Amino acid sequence: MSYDKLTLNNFMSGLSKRTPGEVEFHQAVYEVADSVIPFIQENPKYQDANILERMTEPDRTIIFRVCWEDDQGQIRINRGYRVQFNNSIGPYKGGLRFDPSVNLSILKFLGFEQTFKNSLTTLPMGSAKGGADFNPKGKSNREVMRFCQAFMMELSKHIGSHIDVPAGDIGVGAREISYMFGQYKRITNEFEGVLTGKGLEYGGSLIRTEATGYGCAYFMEEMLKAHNKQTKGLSATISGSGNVALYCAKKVIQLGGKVLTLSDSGGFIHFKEGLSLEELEEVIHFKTVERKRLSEYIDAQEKERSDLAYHDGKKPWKIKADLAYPCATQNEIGQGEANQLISNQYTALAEGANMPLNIMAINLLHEAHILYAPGKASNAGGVAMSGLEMTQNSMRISWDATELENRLKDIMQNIHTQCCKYGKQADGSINYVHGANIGGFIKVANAMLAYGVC
Ligand code: NDP
Ligand code: 2IT
Repeated sequence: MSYDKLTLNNFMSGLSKRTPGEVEFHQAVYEVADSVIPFIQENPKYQDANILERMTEPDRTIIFRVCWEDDQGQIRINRGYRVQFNNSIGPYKGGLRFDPSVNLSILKFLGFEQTFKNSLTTLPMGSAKGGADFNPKGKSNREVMRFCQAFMMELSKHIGSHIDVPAGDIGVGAREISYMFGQYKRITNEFEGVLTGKGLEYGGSLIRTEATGYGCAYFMEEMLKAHNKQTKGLSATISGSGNVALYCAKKVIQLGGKVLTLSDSGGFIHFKEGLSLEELEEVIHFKTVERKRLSEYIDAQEKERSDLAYHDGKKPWKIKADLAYPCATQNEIGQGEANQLISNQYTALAEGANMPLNIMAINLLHEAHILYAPGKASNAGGVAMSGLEMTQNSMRISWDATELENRLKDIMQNIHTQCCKYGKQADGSINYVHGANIGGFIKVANAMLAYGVC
């Protein structure tokens, strides 16, 4: 394709031909290309070097069989992946997702997003994503352990503390990271910072568990401050009740907001008076230690509670509030949900999940002047803290929680500043999508230019 004729449509049609059927990947690229193509056209050095085409092709994609034995002695087979997207500014870095929905398109969209997100953190991290179509739900600890060990048997050939450093994502938390780290150590006989999100006893960092959710709440606070508002006194709906959602809820409450909902794939709980920090701790225990569903949380209440309602099979956006934090999964908010947010007169939305809004929903929010922060900016706190875990491992030291939270806050503020710098529109408003995409693009693109043709 001639770059003289680089337009969004011909760029996307070339990409679709090269990667047929990868719909989530196309969606993620479209959103970035829409922002950066005009920027590239103004900066011909990127156009001449075909940087955007090179950025949309992963360095390599590794797909492998994972065989493990279940508790009944049956041999089970899953498919494992690692998409090593771009290591121009640091070792490959990004999470692992264990979920039956995992496929190449989803991991490519996540790996591609990670390129820009990791660049925005200002830390030296390239991009990757991986995982498997394994479902940890309903499996015993021993089954999860055997799967993780079998998965690492192959993955260990492709990662290393200076090569590729995976972490958690959906379905991969402290338990899974620990089984995988133990297995890596056993295979290689090396104790190195090859994964992040490790336990504190073996190289983990304080605040990593909380960082994505805290970071998302901090980003929202920055965005509100830039528009003469604040979290304090505002109400919020949150989707999800996993790692990101639970700690986003905690920080929103600490910042003075009122959290009205949490959800899972079964439905959502409406905390009509607002979730208290004490009750949130109970929910955290219920979800992370007991590994139960929100519907069971309602059933487990000792007495009938008029302050709680469970909405089976529903999403939280029909509840009227000021702030929305989608923290569950991709494409959870489409046109219909965006219209609900608009008719409920929401002020702002910050993505805790990766790509929870589809393009139509983003456009609708922009048209309605609802402040909107894309995940590659607002959920970058998790990987940023992973970057700080890598730093602590290299230096063989541990920073305390206050130091780490201050660094997290600084990083989120800095990402917000980058969004404002590159996303400022002619009318003075900030387009956070353009800001994050262009801000994330420049550093990686400049590194690629410096390396020449490769
Ligand atoms: P968890 O596995 O801890 O939690 C996922 C939550 O989302 C659960 O409550 C789950 O409900 C819900 N969920 C998952 N799939 C669906 C679905 N199809 N419909 C409705 N609800 C669903 O994952 P995380 O909290 O770590 O990840 C959540 C999101 O945040 C993902 O998009 C992830 O990529 C992103 N993210 C995660 C980071 C991290 O550090 N962990 C960093 C940055 C982004 P149920 O249990 O019923 O499935
Ligand atoms: O989407 C993400 O940024 C993550 N799942 C965290 C990645 C990481 O390496 O900490």
